[in-house]
Amino acid sequence: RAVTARDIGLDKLFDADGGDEGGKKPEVLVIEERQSSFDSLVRPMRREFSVSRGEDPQAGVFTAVEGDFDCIFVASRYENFDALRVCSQLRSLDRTRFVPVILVADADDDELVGRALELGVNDYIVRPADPNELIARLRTQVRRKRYHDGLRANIAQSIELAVIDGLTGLYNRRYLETHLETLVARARSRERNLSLLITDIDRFKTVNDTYGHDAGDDVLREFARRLRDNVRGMDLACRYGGEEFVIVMPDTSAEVAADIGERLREQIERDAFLVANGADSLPVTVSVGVATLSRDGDEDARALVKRADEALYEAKAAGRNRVVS
Ligand code: GH3
Ligand code: MG
Ligand code: MG
Ligand code: MG
Repeated sequence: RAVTARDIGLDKLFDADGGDEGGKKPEVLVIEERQSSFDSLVRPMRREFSVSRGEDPQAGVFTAVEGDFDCIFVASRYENFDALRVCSQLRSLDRTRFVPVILVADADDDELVGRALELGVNDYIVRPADPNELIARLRTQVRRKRYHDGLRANIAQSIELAVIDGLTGLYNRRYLETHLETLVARARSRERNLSLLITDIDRFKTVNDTYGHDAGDDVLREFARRLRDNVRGMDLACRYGGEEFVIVMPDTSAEVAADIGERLREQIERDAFLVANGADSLPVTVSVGVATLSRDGDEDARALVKRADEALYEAKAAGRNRVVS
């Protein structure tokens, strides 16, 4: 069955509601040097928003980066600093890039307003600001910001659901298949090694039958943890199927790959697995098939996996708990 958008949470993607974050007052930062201007601007906000002040542009940007604001007001004039620079800093810093900015302009600031909007400022108000208009514009920006925050979180979660195996936290087969072709092409064009291990836990069905499915899940999680411990950052470890895992190792020769497989096999056999249901520790062994991309010929990702799978089959046929390359 094909994977649908619903399976990976994509159908919820646009349900972000820009909600009220548990009734917490939205956080507003006002970067304004002049105390009286600050006071009159924020007076109408106080009831509905939690207001902080940046007493000068540099302190204001610093506070913006440190904090978690829902909207930032930038005054159009500072003693020794360009308001447009404040705006462009807020737009370019990672921590504030997605926080709405409202410019607080004076009546004759038309040109400045135009340039600020071009820099990505979201809105502006002109002093003296009508309180109702000010609050309406602020609410709009906060709502929009929270909606987009929710959207970004949903997208990140959907991507994670699409490529990460929920039980073990390793990449899933879909991710492997998407990337293996690229890794193979890269290894080939750079004339580098690429090795692949397929591991399959021996008689895993017996683990389930003897200790229960939950204990089986514990073994899979622990097995995945040990796999992760045995690979480098550049290696790709994934859950290929039920109790089958694949490790792709760039820049790794056949000899080194076989050594890594053997080291893993020994460690799995040596250290019994603890399971949560108190069935104390149970012995686990694993069979491993190794294949290394041939330097000549035009073997593709699928063929490489097939060779590793055939090696694994040989390991099983030869009695299990062994590495075949
Ligand atoms: P062999 O040595 O030939 O690999 O024997 P085996 O029993 O490991 O092989 P088989 O492929 O017949 O059984 C794999 C078992 O893995 C069957 C299935 O119930 C179990 N399994 C697959 N996915 C999961 C899972 O997510 N959790 C648990 N607990 N068991 C799983
Ligand atoms: Mg299997
Ligand atoms: Mg099997
Ligand atoms: Mg098995």
